[in-house]
Amino acid sequence: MSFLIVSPGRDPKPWLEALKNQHPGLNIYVYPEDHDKEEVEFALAWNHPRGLFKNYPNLKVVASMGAGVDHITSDRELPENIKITRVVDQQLTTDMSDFVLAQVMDHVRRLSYYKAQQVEKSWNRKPYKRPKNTTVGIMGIGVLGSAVGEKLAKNGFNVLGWAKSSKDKKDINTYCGKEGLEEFLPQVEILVCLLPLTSKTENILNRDLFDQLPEGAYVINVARGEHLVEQDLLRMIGSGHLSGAALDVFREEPLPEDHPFWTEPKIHITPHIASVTKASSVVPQIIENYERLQDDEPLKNVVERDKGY
Ligand code: OXD
Repeated sequence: MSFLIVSPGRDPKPWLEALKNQHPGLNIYVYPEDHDKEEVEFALAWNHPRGLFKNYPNLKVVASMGAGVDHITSDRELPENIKITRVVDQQLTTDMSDFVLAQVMDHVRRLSYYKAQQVEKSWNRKPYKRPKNTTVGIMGIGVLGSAVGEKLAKNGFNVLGWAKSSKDKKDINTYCGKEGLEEFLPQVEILVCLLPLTSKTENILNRDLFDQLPEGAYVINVARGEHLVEQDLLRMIGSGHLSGAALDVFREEPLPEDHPFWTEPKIHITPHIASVTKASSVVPQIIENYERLQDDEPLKNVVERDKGY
């Protein structure tokens, strides 16, 4: 049985090295090098060419290189029998919660505002809100959303959560479903999107949702660019209903040079850097699943294909 790495746009070298260190006997191909498709039973992927995997008659598993799996689930030609796994990694989770905490603190203490003011040599003090008086709402209370919520709560913020189905979390008061969303949104001063990208969550950050947030709310998107209706965000910032946004993910990455987000001073752009998978940290769980497959044991972190996460 052979192992295939398919990651156009992502350097496969650290993955290849880590896989070889962890499992020296493994027969690994890196797409598109020449290889026998019939031999491949396990693939590690990031943004594979659509339709590629239908040509591998013995492929059993496609493992995502990251926490998100939308780049795999969105391939309509992926055969039904192939299992998809995602990464669940403590370092990735910590990085995400650190990043969101930093963005939230930047917003409440207006650090980016003062940075911009420095360019103008302008001395202008603004009032600020303390964590205990600030409510952050997290959409998506999975592994990452829960960790982000706990970190914010530990730092004194009031934390609310929203998910498709009900969740019981110690530090996060959670809401679920359509009615829950109507209760959740009007309380949220800083909205953090950490939802998985599925056909149900695509375009969820739209005008209708923003309208339900209180005046002056701030939006942080660290999930996927496709969650956001870009023109709606620009309009709501332009009208003053939203005070701004911190965006780490975009429909097109890198963000094209002529994109209007670059020139909107109330939008803070980071280049999809909130939490980056480290191959050496993640490869042990990939190898564990590879061995489980060989031993006919249930795999870990399997995605429910009908749900998309
Ligand atoms: C991921 C990502 O899903 O990097 O891990 O976005």
